[in-house]
Amino acid sequence: MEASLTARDRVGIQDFVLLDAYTSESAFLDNLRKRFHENLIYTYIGTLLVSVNPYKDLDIYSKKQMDTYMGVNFFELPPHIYALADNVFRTMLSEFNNHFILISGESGAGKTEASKKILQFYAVSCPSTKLLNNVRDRLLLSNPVLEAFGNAKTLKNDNSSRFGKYMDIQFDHRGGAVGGHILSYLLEKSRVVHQNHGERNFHIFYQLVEGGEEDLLRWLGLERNCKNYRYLVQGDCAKVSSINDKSDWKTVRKAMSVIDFGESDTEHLFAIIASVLHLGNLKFDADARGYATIKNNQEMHWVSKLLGIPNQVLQQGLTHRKIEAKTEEVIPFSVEHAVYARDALAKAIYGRTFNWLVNKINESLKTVTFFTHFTILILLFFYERKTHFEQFCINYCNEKLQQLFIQLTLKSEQEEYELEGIEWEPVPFFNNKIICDLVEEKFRGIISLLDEECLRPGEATDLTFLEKMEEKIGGHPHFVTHKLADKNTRKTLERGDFRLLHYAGEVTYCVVGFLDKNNDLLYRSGKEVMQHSKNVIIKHCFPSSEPDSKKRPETVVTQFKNSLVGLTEILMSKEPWYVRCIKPNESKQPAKFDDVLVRHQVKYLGLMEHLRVRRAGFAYRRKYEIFLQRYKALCPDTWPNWKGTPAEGVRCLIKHLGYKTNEYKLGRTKIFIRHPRTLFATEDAFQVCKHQLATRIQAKYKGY
Ligand code: AD9
Ligand code: MG
Repeated sequence: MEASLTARDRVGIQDFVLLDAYTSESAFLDNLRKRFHENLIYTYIGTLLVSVNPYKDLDIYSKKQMDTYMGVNFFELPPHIYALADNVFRTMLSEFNNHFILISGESGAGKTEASKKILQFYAVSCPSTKLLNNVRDRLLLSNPVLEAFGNAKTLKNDNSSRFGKYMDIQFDHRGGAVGGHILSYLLEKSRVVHQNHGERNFHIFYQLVEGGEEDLLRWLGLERNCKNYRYLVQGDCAKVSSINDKSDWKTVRKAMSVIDFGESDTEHLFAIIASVLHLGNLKFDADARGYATIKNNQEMHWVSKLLGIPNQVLQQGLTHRKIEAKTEEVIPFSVEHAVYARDALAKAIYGRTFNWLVNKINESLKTVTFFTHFTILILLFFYERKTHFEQFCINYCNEKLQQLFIQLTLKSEQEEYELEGIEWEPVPFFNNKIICDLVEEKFRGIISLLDEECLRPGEATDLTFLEKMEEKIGGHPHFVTHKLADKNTRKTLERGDFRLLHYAGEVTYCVVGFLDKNNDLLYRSGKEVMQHSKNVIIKHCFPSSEPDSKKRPETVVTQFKNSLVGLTEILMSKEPWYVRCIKPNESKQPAKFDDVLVRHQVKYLGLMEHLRVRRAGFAYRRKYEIFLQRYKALCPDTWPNWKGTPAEGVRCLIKHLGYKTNEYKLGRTKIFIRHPRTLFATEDAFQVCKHQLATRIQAKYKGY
């Protein structure tokens, strides 16, 4: 504990709930800043953990630190991600229920690192047997593999996760890790074919080219020079000082062997990665009629060899398109179309292979026991302020998670006080349901309107989608476009933009590409070509039983919406824990705290609202029966059996313990305790009492 007042002045307070002065946003920022400059990157709001990225290695993640935090009450030690991990774990084991930890923040705020720390903590703290260690190693090693294929260098983060992820860790009743499951969503496939300046493609491509063994590269037809591959150089930064592709390659290869990737799997996998690089180098010429023909046959040869598809079939698929009319027709592509089809194919191949990879990892993480198990779900969630289709999906997901957060904490907390008849001043909070409805309402929500436009190929364009939104939801207070805006706002909007007032702030979306990306079209002939493949992974990813393109596949946003519904249901059944990650500056520097940037994050992470509820509320609550059962030994009147009602028993018990009236409230069915320290004192007394009792029993039966 930070004991002396002077030390406290210097390092700030470790829980925003505990000090009276900390109710304003500025005071909140002061405290975060103070602690950040003292390398105290963690601060609590009750049981929520706020983490500020230090951008330097701190000596706080050693085995010794892990041991220190194991089995210790939340508020007895300085805040730490290990304390949170430990508490979730112990609550799970004592209450036999399931939990989720939602880690959120913007790109580069430290979410992935936080999730790794939690996983490492469990790897060390869980009971260990040979079988369990095997599961533990696989859980840990799935990370570098997933990161190689799903992470990339961006302007904001040299190791940015370009997919959403949730990971279930399954435990047996003793707390042994017995399995896991990973779900990924919305991989940023467009990165395979295009990267902005200063950004890279997914790490694995560079790792393979830089680190791949000579034999392997020869077999894949690759040269050891990233500059030779069009898909690797658009951001003009194939080499990054903080990344060592060569040694990362070794790590990934080793990890793959532990998580059951056989020889054949890896061969096929790297053949696919290489085929994407060759595909990217394919060029097209226009023939006399203006139709596309393939210019560089050498590259074509490699794609064909690596994917195990006859050259002729592949050529036809890349330069022609089948359409359904009365009879089947084949239409040759223009060069522009062929380029589009090539890129669409590269994205589809990579995207589906990534899904295959996740499934493969999941097979190796399958639970090893039939006994009842409990789960801790770690959910990484990122906030984006950029303005394209993918960010629209991500920000929509943010709104849904905020809804969940409101339901699980703010609203349910207040409802519980009302239900229990506890005196309580309602805390005002913004309910973002209105924005969720704007996006997802049937028939007139943005998703419906977008899907409707996607049903009119040839007629609808991004602009007709915009016009449709203007017509149907033009009057909505959270929606605005250039046409609808007042004079001042109009200046900040282009004709092709629409702006949503999210709960976290305004985001302007450029409508260009919405239809295309939502349809995620892969021409039917492209799919059919892939079905000729002899590569087992590709065969698996493009099954011939796939519903053909005559039937309309679900659009991207609808698939995403449905997966969110599933996720929300899962989360509603678990107990929530939150880690909110904050990025202190945009330049990835240590010891630099940008007030404006942090203030913005404090706002849209909803921290002040959370603090207000927490401060007004009670840290701990338990049903009278449970509370009495656990602590009845501390009072001679309630021990060993209380004859009256549980509520009366608790009243008697806390009177005996000397609880002060401002420390607790008694509801209809539960006792509410304001500060955790009150409960900790009781818990400590209980532990002593238990120990004494055990010693007495031992002494009594010693002679037997
Ligand atoms: V993104 O949405 O995937 O782009 P994250 O995941 O939020 O983002 P990440 O965890 O990758 O960010 O952190 C970015 C970088 O910050 C890391 O590569 C580290 O260099 C640095 N970082 C983050 N957390 C810590 C930490 N606890 N200690 C030291 C850290 N460095
Ligand atoms: Mg990340």
